[in-house]
Amino acid sequence: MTEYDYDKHQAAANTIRGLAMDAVQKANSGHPGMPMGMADVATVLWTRYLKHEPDHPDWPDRDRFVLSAGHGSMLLYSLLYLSGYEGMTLEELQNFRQWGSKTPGHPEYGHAKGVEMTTGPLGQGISAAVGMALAEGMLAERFNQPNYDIVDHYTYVIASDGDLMEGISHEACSLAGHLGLGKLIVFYDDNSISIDGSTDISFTEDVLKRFDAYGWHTELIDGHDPTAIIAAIEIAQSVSDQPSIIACRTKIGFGSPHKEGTSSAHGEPLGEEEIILTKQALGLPLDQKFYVAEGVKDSFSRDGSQYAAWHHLWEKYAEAFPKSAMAYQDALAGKLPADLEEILPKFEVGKAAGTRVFSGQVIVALAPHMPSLIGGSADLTGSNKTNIPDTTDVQRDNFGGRYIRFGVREHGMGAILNGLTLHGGFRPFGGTFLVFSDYMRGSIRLAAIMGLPVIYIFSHDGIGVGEDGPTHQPIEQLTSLRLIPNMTVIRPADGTETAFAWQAALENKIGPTALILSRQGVPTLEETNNSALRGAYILSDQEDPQVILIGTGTEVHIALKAQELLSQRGVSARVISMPSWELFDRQPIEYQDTVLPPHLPARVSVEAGVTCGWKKYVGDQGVAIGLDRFGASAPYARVYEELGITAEAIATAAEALLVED
Ligand SMILES: Cc1ncc(C[n+]2csc(CCOP(=O)(O)OP(=O)(O)O)c2C)c(N)n1
Repeated sequence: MTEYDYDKHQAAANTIRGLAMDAVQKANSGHPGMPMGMADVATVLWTRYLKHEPDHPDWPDRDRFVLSAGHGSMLLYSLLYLSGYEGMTLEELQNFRQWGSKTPGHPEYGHAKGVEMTTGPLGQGISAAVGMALAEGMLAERFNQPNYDIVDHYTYVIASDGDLMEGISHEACSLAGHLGLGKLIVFYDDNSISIDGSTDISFTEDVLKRFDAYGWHTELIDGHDPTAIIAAIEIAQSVSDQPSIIACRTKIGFGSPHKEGTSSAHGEPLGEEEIILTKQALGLPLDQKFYVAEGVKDSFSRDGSQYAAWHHLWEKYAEAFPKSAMAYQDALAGKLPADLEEILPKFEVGKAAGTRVFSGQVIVALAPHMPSLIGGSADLTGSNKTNIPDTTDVQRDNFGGRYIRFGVREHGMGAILNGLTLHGGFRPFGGTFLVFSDYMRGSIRLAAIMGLPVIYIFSHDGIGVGEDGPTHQPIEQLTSLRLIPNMTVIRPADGTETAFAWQAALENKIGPTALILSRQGVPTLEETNNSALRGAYILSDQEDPQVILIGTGTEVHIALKAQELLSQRGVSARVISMPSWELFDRQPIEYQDTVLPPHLPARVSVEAGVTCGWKKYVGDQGVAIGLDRFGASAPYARVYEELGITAEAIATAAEALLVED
């Protein structure tokens, strides 16, 4: 490697410091301290080691760089600007945090090229990076051939004290250590400062000992010493069977005479006067804002040779291994099997099983046709029915496996699913009980913000859980997942609807899909069909219906029983199966009106969860039958009975509506 030019380094690092100070000051909001503290580490990494190509930001074999401490976004924007990423101009830096800029308060995936993921909620970035590194290892194992390492890159992370305090990072990093993800290299901004002050007040553990215990390679360096940074990176790169964490002792707000090393440098502008003093100390010109020293952009520029070398290798690979090359491209493009509907299993009418069992059979049917489908469960494989047949577990010595044992780490799993998806090449799913979706909500929300098509398999979807009682019976989770923009929640009623729920999930391009599945058995109905893809449809109709009964999931079967009761009492009713609010809401209004005609206001919905939100479908005059209380421990049929989720209750409510008419 070439000699490192320390003068150029200083100019580059101080340019970053100046840009961060000026942008935060101009916006009158933001976080200058962290970019100033980590400028040395970032400069070494981005000028000397990071394999990327601003002209090809989607190059699949680029190194991934995740700024987990997303509040330091000006660091990332400065790096992208100095490296020459298209669209990241000096003007964008001057518009930091302004409407429509490419430089929002926290990095947002999709807003600017080179931003690998949305970060800001601490802990998410480093945890998703575990998924990225895992994806790299799994793709390398599948596609590389001797002398053809078409997949061979690192995942670098800058993480802060806050990132390492958050529980999610403990989960994900524990798994990363277990799996020995050697291509994951984390720079820990060990500055001993968080918002409330010194970390002495709340965070005194020996972080490196903890990571050592996870099985990571650990190093401690002076984060302002380029020589030490270079050495640490090279050692970390050479450790191939352990992830690495490099604790970089830094000073937050480096260079600021009065704010360096204090929490006041963390999240507020330094102030005009202090900026002048800091620029003086750093040797930056005092009369220029957003100053970029001459030659600094050259330090960050790429000559294109790495990309060209990879591309050349790729062309030779495609010639030598055309089938693998095609499969790799299909995987990266997220291509689905062409005959998806044919592949989905057809379930025998009348055969009863939990919808989780039907989902398991869908996975069995899909797996051979969709090699990019991978997944696992947070230690509930048998319950979630997430097993993939004829495959092995992903383990440190087996990245060719397909099934991920996430352990009891729901939140870590959520972030890792995001990372696997962001990296590209896989379509991952992860399973747990619906009630524990709360544990992973932070990651689910980020998947939705980023529009990632992650698939969640949430089984044990209500009081049908029975004996395990209220702690395990989700009541509010279904509704609370529906509240998340970009999220699609699907709760199928039987085998047929479960197959179509999977189809909808796989075809979803908007964001994540939650498949909400039952523990208790229900028969596959004759009437269910591919209209389930439209979110709601007429399952069973009677002549001139007076009332509409709307059910979701297993409660559809109760609605059908209520229809029978009403029929015996001379009332004609229509039963709507409504597996997904979101899919239904995306239908043309004409279709919605054929299912729920405006002239039929007598409507009763039934769902074993909170009733909040159902007014939208039952209207002001309708009734929502549900549970605005927690469940209870008993055999599930008894719980349904005691809590009033019964055909009789539905029929009575429907009759009452007609009397009121
Ligand atoms: C999950 C989450 N909780 C709280 C915050 C608000 N927050 C932003 S930065 C920060 C802590 C700052 O300390 P540190 O992570 O050490 O960053 P530094 O001060 O070194 O920049 C907090 C609590 C957040 N962004 N995410």
